[in-house]
Amino acid sequence: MKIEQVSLHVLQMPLKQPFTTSFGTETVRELILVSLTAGGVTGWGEVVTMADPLYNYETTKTAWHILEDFLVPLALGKSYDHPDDLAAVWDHYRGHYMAKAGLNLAFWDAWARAKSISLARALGGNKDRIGVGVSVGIQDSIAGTLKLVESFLVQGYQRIKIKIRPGWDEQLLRALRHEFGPIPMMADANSAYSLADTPLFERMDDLGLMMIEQPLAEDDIIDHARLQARLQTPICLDESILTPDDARKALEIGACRIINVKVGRIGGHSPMRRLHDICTRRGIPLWCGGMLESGVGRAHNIALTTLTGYTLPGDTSASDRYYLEDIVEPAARLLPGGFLEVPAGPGIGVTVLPDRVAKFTVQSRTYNI
Ligand code: OSB
Ligand code: MG
Repeated sequence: MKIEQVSLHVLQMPLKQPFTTSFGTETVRELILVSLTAGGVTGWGEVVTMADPLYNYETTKTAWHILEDFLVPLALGKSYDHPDDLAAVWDHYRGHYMAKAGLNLAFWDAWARAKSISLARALGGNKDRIGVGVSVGIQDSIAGTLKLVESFLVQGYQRIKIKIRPGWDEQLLRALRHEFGPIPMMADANSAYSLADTPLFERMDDLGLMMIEQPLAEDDIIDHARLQARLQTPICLDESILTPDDARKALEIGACRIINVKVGRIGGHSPMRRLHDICTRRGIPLWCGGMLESGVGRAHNIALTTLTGYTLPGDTSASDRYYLEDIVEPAARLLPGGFLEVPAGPGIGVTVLPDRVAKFTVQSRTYNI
């Protein structure tokens, strides 16, 4: 399929509620929407960078630069039989996985649409619905967190992930256990701790958390292996895993027992499938993480979660957990029991709404052959 056109749109989508993690607060989700036309078929992808380099080093502007000056020129005007072939041409460019993922996702969508199959099927998935959880940001008070968690449990979310940071951790998690009993619950620290906090994590072992996500530095797996050796609670890595090989190394040294997969963080569905196979061969459970995606990124997350290795509920919550107005139709809705339906239509199976895209777009550019 010959790539004929690529468009990039920077969107600023207001979040219903601010989302606070140990690295900062987001009130508006800034992202880059990618559309790619190949063989006359248009596919959609999303670059999940944030405006500031807080989750990782990429930003909206670095992604725009990498796309415009390096990746789009490699893609445009050339023919690729499979999305993996496109991903291979920028392998020699280091890092910038979120920028790479935007184009890789858009080409996967176009490729599946051209074959008239769903993206889930194109990726090798086999589920018609996926079980999901919700990620709860840092709140002003414990009482407020209890109320919020209760509302998510009432809606049916299958597990609750609590964002923690030093001073907002053990007491809160104990209060949640006390209030809600043995619900599936986990914590995500976004790298806010160090090995000096080992006694805290040892104490929290009795909370029966499903896992603790990324407690230590994002560029570290050695200390994570040390910490994991001291804990019953599984460690799940997020920020530390940027490539399929990172996953292999982390597992070989015992740095984690679970991996959070984000296609943005690792460069798209092509490397995602390799990472998936490495982990499933070792019996390591996977789940799909989130970056407060728009409906486009969410549809990609739903499709990838249909692969067999995704055995744990992910962070792909319904659209209305984030946005008053989404940019796709139908927006992802939570079904009873905490499931999202996997669209059966071609590609990502949702329609991008041009009026909504226009409403949130602050910058855009189209590249032709
Ligand atoms: O660490 O998983 C994370 C959101 C933004 C950046 C990093 C993370 C998150 C979330 C929310 O936890 C996931 C979501 O609901 O999309
Ligand atoms: Mg995380």
